[in-house]
Amino acid sequence: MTVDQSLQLLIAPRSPFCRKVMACIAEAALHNRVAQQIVDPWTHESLRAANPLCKVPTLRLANGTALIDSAVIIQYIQDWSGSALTPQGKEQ
Ligand SMILES: N[C@@H](CCC(=O)N[C@@H](CS)C(=O)NCC(=O)O)C(=O)O
Repeated sequence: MTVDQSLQLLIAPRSPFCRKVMACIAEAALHNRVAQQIVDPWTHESLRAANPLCKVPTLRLANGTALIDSAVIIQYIQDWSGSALTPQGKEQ
């Protein structure tokens, strides 16, 4: 399986915020479109370069922009995929 490397999700597998985003990516069937890179939030320089807060998850877009909060990343995935991943309209 080839994974598109243009979007990179920086993750720590034990992070509940990362697992939530990974579940949404799977639900939206975008797992081939987002490369996942495991990082140590306390030491990893590529995470620090993308997100000075050094928090995971961080989603690095193809244009270099970094999305740095799980709710923001999930909203981006939802908008991109058209999948209903969060409550909509009156469900909210
Ligand atoms: N509000 C953030 C919280 C992310 C967060 O706190 N991640 C933790 C791991 S569960 C982290 O990166 N901790 C490293 C640090 O605070 O330096 C989100 O929803 O993504």
